[in-house]
Amino acid sequence: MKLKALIFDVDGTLAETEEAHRAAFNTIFAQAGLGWKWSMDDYHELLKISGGKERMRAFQESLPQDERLGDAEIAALHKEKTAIYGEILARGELELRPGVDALIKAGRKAGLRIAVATTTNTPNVEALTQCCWRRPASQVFDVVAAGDQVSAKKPAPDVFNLALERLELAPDVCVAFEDSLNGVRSARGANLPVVVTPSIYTDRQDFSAAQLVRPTLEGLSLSALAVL
Ligand code: XBP
Ligand code: MG
Repeated sequence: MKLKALIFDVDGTLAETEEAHRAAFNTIFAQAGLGWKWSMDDYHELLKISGGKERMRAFQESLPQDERLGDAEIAALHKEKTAIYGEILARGELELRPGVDALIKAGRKAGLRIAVATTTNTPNVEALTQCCWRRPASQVFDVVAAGDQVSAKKPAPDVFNLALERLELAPDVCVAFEDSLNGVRSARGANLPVVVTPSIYTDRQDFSAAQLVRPTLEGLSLSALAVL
C-alpha cells in the first residue's frame, strides 16, 4: 500500500493521559460534594465506557434515583473537569509514549499527513499538544477529529470516518493507532488497518481484531506499516 496518512488516537496512545483524567474527575466530584471517588480499579471498569459524560452517566446508574444528576448537571461538571484536566497538563509533566514522536517525525519526513481521531474533546487535544510539543494542535496535526464533533463516540466508527473525510483519503492508504478495544472496533469499523499499543488501563483487553499489537511504537518503520 502507498501509505499517505497516520491517524492517532489520543488518550492512552499518544500519552498515558488517563490518570490525569481520573484526577480531574475526582477533583470535580470532591468540589461538588458528591462523595464520588473513582479508584484505579473503578476506572479500569469505567473506561470501557467511551466519553467522560457517558462514563459519569453509566457510573450513577448504580446509585439510588434521587442521588442521580441530570444531563445539564453532568454537562456542567464535565466542562469543569475539562478545565481542571487542562490545568493538570499545563504543569508540563506528562510525556509522550515511547516511539510516538519519532514515528510522527518519520511520517512527516516521508510526506505523510498526520491526524488525530479521539473520543476526548478539542480543548483536551490542545492541552496535550501544548504540554508535549509546546505547540498548538494545528501545528502538530493536519487534521483533528474529536469526540465533541461526532454524534456517536467510539466504538462507533464516526470519529475515524470524520478524520478520513477531512484528510480526503480512503482508509486503505492510512493506518490507525489505538490503545483500546473500543478504539480498535472504531478503526476497524472505518475499514482502517490498526496498530495497538496497550496502555495501563487496556493491557488485558482483546486485540485479536488488530493488524499489529506492540508494547510501544518504538522502532516501528513506515515500511512495516505499509504492508498491514
Ligand atoms: C478516551 C476516552 C475519553 C477520555 C476522557 O478517548 O474515552 O473519554 O477517557 O476524555 P480516546 P473526556 O479515544 O482518545 O482514547 O472526559 O473528554 O471524554
Ligand atoms: Mg485511547
